[in-house]
This record gives sequence, C-alpha cells and structure tokens, in this order.
Amino acid sequence: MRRIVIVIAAVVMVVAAGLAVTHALMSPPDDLDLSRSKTTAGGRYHVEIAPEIEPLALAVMHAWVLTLTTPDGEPIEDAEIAIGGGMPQHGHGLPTAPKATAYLGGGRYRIEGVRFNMPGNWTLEFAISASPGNDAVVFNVAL
Ligand SMILES: [Cu+2]
Repeated sequence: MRRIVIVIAAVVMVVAAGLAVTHALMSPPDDLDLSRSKTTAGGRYHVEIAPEIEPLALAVMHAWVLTLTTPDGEPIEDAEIAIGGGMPQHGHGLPTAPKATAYLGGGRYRIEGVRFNMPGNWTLEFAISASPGNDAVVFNVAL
C-alpha cells in the first residue's frame, strides 16, 4: 500500500512538471509587443504593416500592405522584401511562403500569401534591402 502511494505521488509530480514546462513553452511573454509600426533593428527604416482583412481570421489566405519609409518618413521605392516568420512557442515557421507582389506607390508594398493555420502568437519577419542598406524587423501577431 505504501509503495503504491509513493508511485502515485511520483507520477503526479512528473505530470505536474511536464505541464509546467509545456505551459512555459506555449505561453507568450506577458509584455508581447503587438505594435504594427516599428523601426527596423538597425534603425535604417520605419515599417508599418496592415492586414487587408480585419479582423484577422484563421485559415484565410490574405494580403498585408507594408509601408516602408526612412526614419524621417520618406517613402522607399526600390526595396526587395523577403518575408519569414512562424510561431516561436511552437517551433514552426509559416505554413505559406508570402511574397511582396506589387509596389503600390508611396512606399507601400502588397504582401500576398499569408495564412495563419492555428490560433496563438505568430511572428511576421521582413528582411529589407534597398539603397539605405539591409535591415530587418519582426512583428508579433496574435490570433
Ligand atoms: Cu503553431
């Protein structure tokens, strides 16, 4: 009887530890920055992103518009933009391969092919190459 109690206690402790680890991995930081307007890591650009569907929806292929300027607000017209991202707490990337498909004028670029396939916290990452240099920015998107 005593032995069974010890075994049960051990199992309960293992399960509790597992849940605590899982919770830590799945939870976003409390101070997650959900801003849609940021300066790039190296300070070369200001980037603003806006989805073309609002509110954001799961499992729907949609586009975003990215507005790219210098920190002073001058539009950047000649940029190459590579898009990445994923779910850091789940360890996977984006389920699609979004691309910048059109320059809309005024520093605005259409980013097509975004689809979030599960609820949670996503990142959208943009690597920007234009005459001021290479730089990158990461946005958090919560669904
Ligand atoms: Cu995920």
